[in-house]
Order: sequence, then structure tokens, then C-alpha cells
Amino acid sequence: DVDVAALGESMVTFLPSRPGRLADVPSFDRAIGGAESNVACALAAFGHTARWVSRVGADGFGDHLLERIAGYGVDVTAVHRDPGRPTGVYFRTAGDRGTGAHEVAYYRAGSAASAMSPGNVDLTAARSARVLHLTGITAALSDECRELLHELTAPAPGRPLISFDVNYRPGLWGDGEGAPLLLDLARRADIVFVGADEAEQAWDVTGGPEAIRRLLPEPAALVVKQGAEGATAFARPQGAKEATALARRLPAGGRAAGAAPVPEEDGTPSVAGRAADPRPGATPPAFVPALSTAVVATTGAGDAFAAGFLSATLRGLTVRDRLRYGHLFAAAALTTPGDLAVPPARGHADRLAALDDDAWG
Ligand code: KDG
Repeated sequence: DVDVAALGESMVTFLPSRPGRLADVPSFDRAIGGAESNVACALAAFGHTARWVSRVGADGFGDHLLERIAGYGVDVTAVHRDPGRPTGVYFRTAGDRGTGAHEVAYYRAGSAASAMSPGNVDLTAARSARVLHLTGITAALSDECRELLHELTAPAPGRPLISFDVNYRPGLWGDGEGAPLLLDLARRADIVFVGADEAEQAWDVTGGPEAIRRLLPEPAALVVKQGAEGATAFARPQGAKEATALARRLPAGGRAAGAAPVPEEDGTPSVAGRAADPRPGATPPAFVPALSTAVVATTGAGDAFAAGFLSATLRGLTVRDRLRYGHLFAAAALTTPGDLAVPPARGHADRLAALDDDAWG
């Protein structure tokens, strides 16, 4: 089993050579995107075992995705090729300097991945993981994709922990169509990521993280991302389901696979040496401020955040540290133009995550 399997559509992404309206950009540079493979790549780059499960066309763009994603150390052997459908692509603009708002043009309708269904995806590969990461983007692609998500999130003995990023993309949904489906999927998951702005847009919830938790009390961990401000997590430490799913794949008495021992410096226990609070029951929400960064592009920051939080979850760290790793990974994505960013090296991230509260604002 791998630490994390991520299932979803990836696309060849075209990044603008210059700022400006889509209508005016003269040329684009090829990159890759895909919320779920972004998470898998960041985790693999950080030393976890990660697998991407999907479908791509039997075309050059499909080859490109497979080669690039495998290049991050992700297992892509469960990605099927579809000779009858193309690989999706998308173009975007650089975005407004102040607001970060950018234009997106998707060419993904009828793509190989949009035809994913329980019958043509490697379900065993998706389930042979400690955590299975899914997003609401897949739910927007087709009825078959929705069926696939329902199958994977159905309660079942031995189910991997389901991580679900709401990833509300209004451009992929008809009016009001996505809200109930996304809420239902989020309620079936163990770990949920949602932006406070997304929750307002999709579900009309204002009133901050507490109001979102009231709407979504089920997941063992709910992370509300509050943009440049920070993020709040509601996490039941060692929630029975979570602990069982994570522990059943650990060697007896061992640490999480992929959790390399972190050297301790100056006798100070490193962050990875601190175990999660083992007491059962709910804990008060934890808020960790975001790092202040010079933002180059926000796309992919949410995926990076999820990867950092999941990495720390796999390592059994406290909720505060899970949020800190989320922010550390997100900062790397915010300061790069593409959708996908390499997180800081493990030793460096561990030292930053272990800094005093003052250093974290
Ligand atoms: O989170 C970043 C993704 O949105 C981007 O890589 C493309 O997956 C993508 C999508 O569907 O928008």
C-alpha cells in the first residue's frame, strides 16, 4: 500500500507568457495541472509513497502528463490510456496583481478522464492506500465520475481514510448544481478541506469556520482555509476511524511509512518527534496564521496545503503542526507561477515547523 492515492483528472496546462486578458496573451508555456496529481506530486517530492489513479488519452499530452508526474516519483501505473478520447488541456491568464483573479479556458469536455467510472478505473489501486485523496472537481466532470466518487466514498470496512478537497469550480457547474453534491461528498469524507470563500459561494455559509463546522460536523478533520489570514482545523485527535485507517498499515509499533526519522538538534525534540494528542473526543478549533509570501500565482496553493496537512497527518503530528505543514507547502506554491510546486526539503520544513509560536505570527 502507498501512503496516498489521488484520483482525478490532470491536464496539460498553458501558462501565459505575459500578463493580460486571455484575448491578448500572444503565447503560452506548457506545464501540468490537476488538483489531485498536484497533491500526489508534492507528497512524493517530500518522501511519501504516492500514486495517481486516472485516465488520459493515448496522445502526446497524455504521454507528457505521465512522464512529468512519474518524474516526481509518483506511481502512475494505474493510469489507463483511452484511445477514443483526448487528454484535457486548459489555458489561463496570469491574474490580477491585487486580487489574483484570473481567466481560465478549459478544453476538457469529453476528455478521457471525464469518462472515468467505477467500471474503467483501477479501484484496487485507489483503495490500496492509507489515504485516498479526492476533490469536488471530479464530481463536476460527468455522471460517471460522480458515480465513481460515490463508490469510493461509500462506508466500507477497511476503507482508506478519505481526504476530500471541496475545490468548488463554478465554471464547471451549472447554476446551483454543485452545492448539494459537494456537501454530500464532504460529509462522507474523513478529512475535508474547504476555503471559507468557497463555502460561502457554494453553500452560502457566512459566519466563518464555526458555521462551516456546524454544516459539516461529520469529518474527523475539517480544515477551513482563510486565504492570506491562515487556516482553522477542527480535528478529533485519534478519531476511531482515522486512527484505525492510519494504524492498520503501520508496522507494529512503527512510524508511518515515508516518515524518515528527523535528526534532533541541540537536544530539542524535533516537530516530527512530537506525537499527536492521544485523548479521544473533540478538541477546540486550532488556528494557525499563514506565512506572509510575495504571491506569484495562487493556483495550486490549496493542493499544496492539502499535501502538507496530509503529510503531517501521516506522520502522526499534532493538529497545529498539520496546519503548519499545510502553510509551508502552500507558500512554495504561492511563489511559483505553475499549478504544481515542490515543497521545501524535509529537514528544512521540519526546522521551520518547529519554530516558536512568535515566528508563526
Ligand atoms: O488546484 C489547481 C487546479 O485547479 C489546477 O491544477 C487545474 O485541476 C485543475 C482544475 O480542474 O481546475
